[in-house]
Amino acid sequence: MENYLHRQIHDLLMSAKRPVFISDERIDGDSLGASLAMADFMAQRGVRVPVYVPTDIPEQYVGLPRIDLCTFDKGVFDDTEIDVVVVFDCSDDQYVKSLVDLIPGTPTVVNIDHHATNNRFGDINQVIVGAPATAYVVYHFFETNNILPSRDAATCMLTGICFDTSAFSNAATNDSALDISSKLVLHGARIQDVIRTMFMNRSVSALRVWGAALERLTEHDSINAVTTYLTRKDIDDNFVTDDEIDGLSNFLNLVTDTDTLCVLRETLQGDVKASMRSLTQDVSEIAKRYNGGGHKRAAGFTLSGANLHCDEEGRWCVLSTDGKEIEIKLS
Ligand SMILES: [Mn+2]
Repeated sequence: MENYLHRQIHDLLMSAKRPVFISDERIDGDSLGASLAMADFMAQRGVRVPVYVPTDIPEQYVGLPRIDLCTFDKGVFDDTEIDVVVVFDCSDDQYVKSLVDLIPGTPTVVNIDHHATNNRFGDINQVIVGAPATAYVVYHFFETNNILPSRDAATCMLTGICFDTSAFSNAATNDSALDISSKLVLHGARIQDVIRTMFMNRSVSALRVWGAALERLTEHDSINAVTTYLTRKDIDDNFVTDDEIDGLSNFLNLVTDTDTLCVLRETLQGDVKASMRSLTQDVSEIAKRYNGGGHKRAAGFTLSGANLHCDEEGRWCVLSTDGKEIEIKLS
């Protein structure tokens, strides 16, 4: 079935009049790497496909090949000719619907993803739960259709796999992640560029904010979990963007020996975002209870209209706008 779908997607793209790609609302190495690898495949055939992203590209990704195809102008959807939409690394059907609804016609929606919480919203769903990254699914698209990826496409796909496996260190890493990555290196993927994109982009002020979060790590022995938090003030006082502090939970997952961790932070929109990682628990189930989603070992959710309250001893709680405490259960 997987191979059949890859061939079907290939035929669809080859006959498409005006395809558009959508990268997940969370801009990261995998959502961008997967969509740009596919955009490179199309560009190699003379078709420039716009890749819609929700906001401006974070600094660390501007060096990715084909990044010039990205646009955050919703105007790209106002085109009666659009007949195919391919969505990458996105499990949020409402987000996709809000964009596809802007298209005057009724395009075929292709859903390429690896999230366990993906509800198969597309007309064609290539959702491989257990794949280490969406970029890995895209690599199979190339392989099944006997397409040789360019160096640029290989670099994009390696970025995706490295990002989602935290450089082959987290629970998403398996033998096939390593196998495909070595093939990508053989196809000319520039590994130094990938490493630079992933690690060498933290500003000193972003690290200071990480430092505040590290200082506040709280152990919850009964459930073998650690939590920490960042308020809007921490982020604003240091003039860092939310993109710059992303990755904190991945870093903590790498260096702590507790089973489960949760990083809470106040967003610009007045919400509290929770990002969870676990070595043994299915945190996507916890995320679902709070209308979030993700993977078994890495998931998150957003509590809208909430803020963080911290007492003198550093204990935190989440309060709704009317001052009521919202209890978060991590087990
Ligand atoms: Mn992913």
